[in-house]
Amino acid sequence: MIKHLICAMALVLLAGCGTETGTVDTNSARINRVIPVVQTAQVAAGTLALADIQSITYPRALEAEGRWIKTFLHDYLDYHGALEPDREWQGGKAIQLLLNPELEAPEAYRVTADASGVRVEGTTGQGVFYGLQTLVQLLPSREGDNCELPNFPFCTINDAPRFAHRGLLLDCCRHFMEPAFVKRTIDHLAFYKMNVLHWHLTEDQGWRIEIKKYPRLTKHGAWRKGQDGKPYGGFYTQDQIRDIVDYAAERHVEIIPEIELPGHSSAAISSYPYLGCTGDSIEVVTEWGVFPDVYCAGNDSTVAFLKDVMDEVVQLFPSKYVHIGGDEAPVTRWEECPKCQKRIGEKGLEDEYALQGWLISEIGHHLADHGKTIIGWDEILEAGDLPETAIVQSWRGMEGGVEAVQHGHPAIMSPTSHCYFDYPLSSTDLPEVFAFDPIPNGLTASEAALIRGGECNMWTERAPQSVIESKIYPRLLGMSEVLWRQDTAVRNYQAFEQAMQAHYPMLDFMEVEYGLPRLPLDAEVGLSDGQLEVTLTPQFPGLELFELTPVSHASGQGLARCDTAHLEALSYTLDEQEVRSQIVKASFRSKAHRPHFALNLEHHKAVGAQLSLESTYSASYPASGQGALVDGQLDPSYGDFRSGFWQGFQGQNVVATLDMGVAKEFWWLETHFQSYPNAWIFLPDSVTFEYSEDGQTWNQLPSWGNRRLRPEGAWETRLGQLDALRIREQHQMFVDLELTDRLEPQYKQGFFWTGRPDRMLRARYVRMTGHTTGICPEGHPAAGQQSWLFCDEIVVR
Ligand code: TNX
Repeated sequence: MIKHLICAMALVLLAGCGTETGTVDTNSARINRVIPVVQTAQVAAGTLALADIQSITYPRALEAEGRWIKTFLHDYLDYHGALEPDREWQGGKAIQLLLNPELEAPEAYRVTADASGVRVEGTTGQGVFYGLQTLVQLLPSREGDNCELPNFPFCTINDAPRFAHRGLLLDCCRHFMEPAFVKRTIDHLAFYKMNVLHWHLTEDQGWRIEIKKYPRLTKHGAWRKGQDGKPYGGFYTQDQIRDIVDYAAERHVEIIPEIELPGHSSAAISSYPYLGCTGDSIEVVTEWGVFPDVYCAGNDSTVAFLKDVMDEVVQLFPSKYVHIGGDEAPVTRWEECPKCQKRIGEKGLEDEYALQGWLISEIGHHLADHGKTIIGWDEILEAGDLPETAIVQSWRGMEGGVEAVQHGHPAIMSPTSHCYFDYPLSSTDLPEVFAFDPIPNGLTASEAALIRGGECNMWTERAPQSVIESKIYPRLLGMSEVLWRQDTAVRNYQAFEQAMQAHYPMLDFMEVEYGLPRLPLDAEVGLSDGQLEVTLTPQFPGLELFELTPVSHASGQGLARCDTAHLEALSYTLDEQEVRSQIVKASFRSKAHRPHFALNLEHHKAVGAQLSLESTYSASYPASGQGALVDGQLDPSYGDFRSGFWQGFQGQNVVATLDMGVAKEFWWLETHFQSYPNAWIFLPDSVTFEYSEDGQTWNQLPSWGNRRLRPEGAWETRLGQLDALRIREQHQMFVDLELTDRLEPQYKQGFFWTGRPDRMLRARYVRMTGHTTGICPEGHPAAGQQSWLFCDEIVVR
């Protein structure tokens, strides 16, 4: 990675040189774009040319840091041929690395550059290392700086982080990541002063860490049946793990392993069936979700297994912490298991949740004997009997973290609202990440002090290695700002976005396959003078947009190219009965990006009708709000419930009555519901349509559901040829469909009443009722809990 970055810097230098560089203003501008923003900087006029720096000096304790910067500059200058590689510099102007205990905070640093040289000071090697990251970010940028030679702006920078824990969770289980990829990610974390890699190593879909005492965990448990029927997976040997841990340590990144218990453990149980309650052999799971087979907490040999595993884990990871998971662990098996019930009785535990508490505490104490502290997901709070030192990682909102600190436990914040990089940009974009504050309002100072920091979570159900970077970056840069900066009032998003412009070229040369910072377009769709008016507005600089017209695209033509300056071309109106589906491909900084922006609009007869809902949609899934079911916008994808087109209702029927204002003729009614049982989303048991001319007398119509609206070929049976073509093409445009291995048991289904176009009915009012199936059924991981209905649009044709 270093080499590429240096190339980036070097190329910079080929740009023309103006006379205005090295002023206080241009120097300030260079300092302002360091990410994360530095705490304080004094700036003077002038620059120190790298060519004038003859040596790098460092005490023995800073050898690793000395080597890091020396390699960096060696490669940098090597590119120019100005200095020879490995040449020993002596005397004259220097970059001095110094330990300075006066800086106090363990990660604090000071960088000073003036005519006499550069000094990088820190209380620890880590502080000095961060000073060096700042220093290299101060080099001229390829884009924007009028500088021909590499130099440092005269300045004194004092900096220290706000939070001690600045992490990224990398899930190497849903998809295995090559060791080289993990190392590369560590480089990027360090570059942005992140200091924790939370390495998720065990899961239902694969066990990734070699455990010598239990070879089947990796021989068998690391492999699931791939889409092509062949084994799919991989694992890290203990040697590889040690190597990665050392590599990270040199870059001041601490690796915290996560060994999940008691849930998400199907791969282990598949390897050794005695670890589960039933003893039955199960497969390494090939779907995403939450699964009932968890470690048997009543079985002594399961507990012994977990302790044995931990004994090897603690040898591999020098971190003080081991993450034990604790999330999403259904207790259905435990309820039926005589051994678990016996344990509950013997230990005088209240219920199965307390049994989970007992198991966690058992393993927690075992780890404590090895000098380790446990971290667990916020569910561990529900289990009671938590070791005092246990750290809680809050993911289902901030509440778990708040409760933890109120009980004196340290907390790490990673709420789904801001920190889930597996979520699409439509739910978590860079501004959203940037707006995150790990310390919620209302805490006392001592409670707030227990919040160690935060993590962004890169779960990989929908992100194999090839797409991961497009999910992590540039959102990681926003997270690094949030977790490093001292004062949330220091910067606004505009300033950050401006700083980002200097970082895209750096990321380019590190060959980071970053994605988009946010959705490229904002679509406003509304009724005006009887027409459906659509306005598309580009959201950030550096975009080029190409419209794909599906039908002509099929013949290999028809790319209408619009750059950001010509986006008015993307404003249009639809007359009643007009349909338009639109896919816009975004290219950002000359690289094509996914996902494509897609709209599926139909100006059907109910668009804009007055809608009254007898049900209450969830504030988390409002789609476009009150009128969402008649807004003319249909989900263009196969049915991702988070796409922003779906209104979600929990534990109730959906009853929607619409008033079109005047009586209209119709022969076709249609609505769509989702099925995604793993996410508690079920199809309605039935859908009924009613219609009325006066709102008093109602007539009921039967409806029927078509087959699954999935790309597997069911389309043509129900939809016209053109629709089928359109929809299939849209599918091909979608990142999630194209790039994941489609383990998603998720689809949308249409429900219809169709009459005959030559025998129209008349109605001013139409009512759609989707009857909920009620609670999640027996055998479901959430059995007994209220299920969800997700609905998109009531179409009147
Ligand atoms: C919830 S976050 C999970 C993970 C999934 C993730 C997908 C957490 C503790 N559990 O197992 O991968 O959602 O977003």
